[in-house]
Amino acid sequence: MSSYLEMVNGPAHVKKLTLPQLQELAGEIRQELIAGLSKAGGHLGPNLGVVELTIALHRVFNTPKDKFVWDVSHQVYVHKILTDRKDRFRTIRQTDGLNGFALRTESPHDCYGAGHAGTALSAALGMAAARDKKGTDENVVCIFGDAALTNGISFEALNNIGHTTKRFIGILNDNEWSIAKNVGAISAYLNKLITNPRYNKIAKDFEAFVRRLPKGELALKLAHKAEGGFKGAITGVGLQQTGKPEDADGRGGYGSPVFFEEMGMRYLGPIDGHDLPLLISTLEFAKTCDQPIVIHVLTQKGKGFEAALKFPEKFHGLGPYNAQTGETPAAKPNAAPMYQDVMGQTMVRLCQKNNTLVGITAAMPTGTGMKHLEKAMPDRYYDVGIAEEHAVIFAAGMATMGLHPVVAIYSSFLQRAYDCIHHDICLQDLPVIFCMDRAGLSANDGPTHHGLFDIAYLRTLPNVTAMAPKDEDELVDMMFTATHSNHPMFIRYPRGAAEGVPIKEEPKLLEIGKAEVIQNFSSNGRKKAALFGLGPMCAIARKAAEQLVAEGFDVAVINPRFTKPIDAGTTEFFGKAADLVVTLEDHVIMGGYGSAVLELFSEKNVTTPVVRIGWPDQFIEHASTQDELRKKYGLSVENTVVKVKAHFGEATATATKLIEVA
Ligand SMILES: Cc1ncc(C[n+]2csc(CCOP(=O)(O)OP(=O)(O)O)c2C)c(N)n1
Repeated sequence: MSSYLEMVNGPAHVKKLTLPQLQELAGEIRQELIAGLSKAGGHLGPNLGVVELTIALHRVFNTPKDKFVWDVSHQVYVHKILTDRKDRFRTIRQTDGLNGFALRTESPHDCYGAGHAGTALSAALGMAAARDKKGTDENVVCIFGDAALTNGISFEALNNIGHTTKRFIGILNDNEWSIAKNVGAISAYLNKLITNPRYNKIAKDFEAFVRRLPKGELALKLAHKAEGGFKGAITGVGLQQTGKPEDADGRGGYGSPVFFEEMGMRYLGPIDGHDLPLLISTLEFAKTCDQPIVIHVLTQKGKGFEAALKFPEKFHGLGPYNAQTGETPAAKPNAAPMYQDVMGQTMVRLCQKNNTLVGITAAMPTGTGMKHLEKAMPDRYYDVGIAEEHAVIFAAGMATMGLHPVVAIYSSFLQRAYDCIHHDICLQDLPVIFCMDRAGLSANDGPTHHGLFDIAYLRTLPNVTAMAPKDEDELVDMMFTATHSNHPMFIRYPRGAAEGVPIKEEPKLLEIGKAEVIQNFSSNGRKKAALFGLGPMCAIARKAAEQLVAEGFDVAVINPRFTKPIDAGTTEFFGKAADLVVTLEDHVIMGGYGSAVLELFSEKNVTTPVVRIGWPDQFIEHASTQDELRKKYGLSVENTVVKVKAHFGEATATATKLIEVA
């Protein structure tokens, strides 16, 4: 770390530096981001884009009294560095380190936590309304991206701002990128705003005007007066013909800020988001506005790092990289494929044989693997933007017309579409297939991204078939099987590398609701434990079984495959045959697969004790690796063995501790 960054320990120090010093500080922060994230990775690109903006915010406002609400909040690294967390910055997203998102429990400067997109405008408006009600004078500043703006909740908030408060500062951080390139009409609209030459002239005039301002109240009053004049000019811009009928929306023409104005917000911009003096003056001005204002700030994702500028999608969020070149470690030869790629490649295979299949992603083409379909069969691929509710209902509409949509959404992001799953998909019993990626932990992202609740939230809904493959070959079988169903089908699978098993040439049709018995009892007169290992926990059950057999137990291993309907016959059979049943799931224990087994046993009067291994009833923190957290919370071979032995009165010294947690 070099000089100014060393000096700055909190927002008060940002206020002490001169403009040239702040500019140097920006450069040093960029270097710290690039070097500091290179070992463990993180959201490099978005943070490189908001260095000047964050410095300007802390220069003008006073957190924690003033409130900064960041959408998604993956771009808060600079804010963390400037708010007393500089020394721990290099621990970010690692075990016991800083969280990668804003977190209320981490700092008073993080007034609102997030991780999912589209929440910031609503939350900030709630704060502004509370402030108005209490009669206090905090500034509330909401920083939201151009892709977050495409989200439905953002629009619900915009609809509400003008008649709720007079003091609200929105900063639209427009870098033209979501994780992938931003899509849709809003993105096209913002692009038209940026490229309208008349509007740019107005923005430039404003820029020149603000730059000339002396400090002080008089100047601010002047600014208000002048801004009123600009507003008149701005609203007069309207849609002018560009003479280019090839425009994305087919209408031609430039954009005007009338959209924001009609929402009751003053629109200012677009301004250069890397021009520190301009940002500071504009924010000073915004602070005095007596009407909600949105400042349209243009930033470059990855600014200051060539590789990140060249590959904005890759550098949105990534693992370790070379801090000089940006190169990332090559995949190990013979490494198991990622589940997301198996999903995407299977989509291509299935679509080639079935004309009714289409793929839908909500702004996650790479993360879900749907990019494989985009590349191979673009006419069968839909990216609807960060709009999970819309994605689900859009699929419902397609299904009513005879198509068979496959919606790939992370388990945790699908939560917000629960009503759509209930009301649109299940109630109408529509054949939509859900591929739920990141079902289980997303270790370094933490609690906002862990997908630990889907079995519970789907089990209660009629018409649902829900499954979890034990490996990538079974994922393909499950996707294939789902395409043969006329009902809602859900498949959950974890983040990251699959098991590394070969994938069959031709997928197999699975019997709905039928479990797979991997290892039966040997009926050798020893104590019997039946291990039901769901999805990735099947591998853990197998390894635990090996150890237990070696230690003199008779162990059966069952791959349940289905969490709804569960295989009543097989489960009851093993329940009655065993002295102990153990269920293992990468999901919260409460309401999950083990609970389904207990419900069945209660109905069938099976009295065999059941030990449920899964995540406890609490939000699980972030950590460097999934294995660390699994071990800590007892989702491990070791703890399974310990629990079985403890049940049969063979508890070891370590048993007591582990048994408490899971
Ligand atoms: C509900 C939800 N869906 C998807 C995501 C995954 N996601 C994280 S950041 C991001 C893109 C955000 O783009 P933008 O708001 O423009 O911010 P930028 O990264 O460009 O600064 C997406 C899709 C998410 N966090 N939440």
